[in-house]
Amino acid sequence: KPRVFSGVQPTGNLHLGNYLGAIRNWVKLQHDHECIYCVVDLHAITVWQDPADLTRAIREVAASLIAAGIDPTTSILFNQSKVSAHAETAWIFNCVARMGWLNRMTQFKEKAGKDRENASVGLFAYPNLMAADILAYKATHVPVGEDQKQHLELARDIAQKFNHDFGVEHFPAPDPLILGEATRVMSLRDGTKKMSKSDPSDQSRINLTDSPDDIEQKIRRAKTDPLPLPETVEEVAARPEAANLMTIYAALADESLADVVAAFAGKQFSDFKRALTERAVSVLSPITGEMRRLVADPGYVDGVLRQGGERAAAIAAPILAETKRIVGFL
Ligand code: AQP
Repeated sequence: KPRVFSGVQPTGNLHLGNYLGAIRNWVKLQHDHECIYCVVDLHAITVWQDPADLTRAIREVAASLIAAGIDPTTSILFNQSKVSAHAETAWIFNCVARMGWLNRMTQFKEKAGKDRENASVGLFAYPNLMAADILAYKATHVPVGEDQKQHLELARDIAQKFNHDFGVEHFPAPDPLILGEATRVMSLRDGTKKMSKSDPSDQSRINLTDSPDDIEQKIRRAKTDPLPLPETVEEVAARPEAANLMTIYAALADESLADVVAAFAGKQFSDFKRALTERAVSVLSPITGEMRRLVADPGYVDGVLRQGGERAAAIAAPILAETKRIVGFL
């Protein structure tokens, strides 16, 4: 079976973008792939995290993943800091990747903002750690949202440069799996900005912990233009807010965007938003309920992460030993 690796940061509640762009695909891949899914706490601390909040977020994100359908008896689910191969491989990759490569990463530019001198070194080197996450297991398939495409290309470059520098065929070049209709879910307040955990406005996103009332209210207030719904797929492309809501609908309903356009062409947004709310609540409510049940029993979640960490470490250990041998460590 092809080996899959993917991760999610415990930096807050998971949102609809994480779910439709990544996690839902993780669930589907479990049947015919060997899946390793990671709550990437080492990545989270590239920006300041309050320690108690971080601990809680690791448990909650793990619980959300299980609630969303990750089966920890088949897939491996753990938090990154449990397996030291990530950090060890990342250091080697810090010495393989070039400053120029990292200087081109758009996510660093967005997250560091204007005050780049004050960003952590970890935030800059983040893509090297992400390459290490994947290659520490020689994973070949990486299901992510569109925003991670550039980092995946960097992981391929690192694998190729490592192999070339040492004259080996050690690391496979991993492929991104960018699947489904909603590979880039946008903010509900601004159709040109991606939906994100770190957006200061909670109205900009639908969290997996939101109640049906929250969901209804956020969709009702979501920004739209004053026109009725678009009548063609071409028209959708020119109207970012309509495009975002219709794409979300298509993904939730497992329909194509063209089908959604056909069903709602020329209708009013108020009608469409009611239908969208119904879809969102019916997909998300069962996940929210199950997640609440799981976080009430942290012993269970902690046990899953501990066992997952042991299984992950067993796969990573021989690969890391070989990596070190190739580099020449005695
Ligand atoms: N808006 C999105 N649409 C589609 N996919 C998305 N992903 C994130 N946002 C969207 C995908 O979710 C996975 C996990 O993301 P992450 O939490 O590790 O990192 P992120 O991309 O940094 O997510 P956020 O929400 O934007 O967090 P902050 O605000 O903390 O940076 C990834 O596969 C990602 O593609």
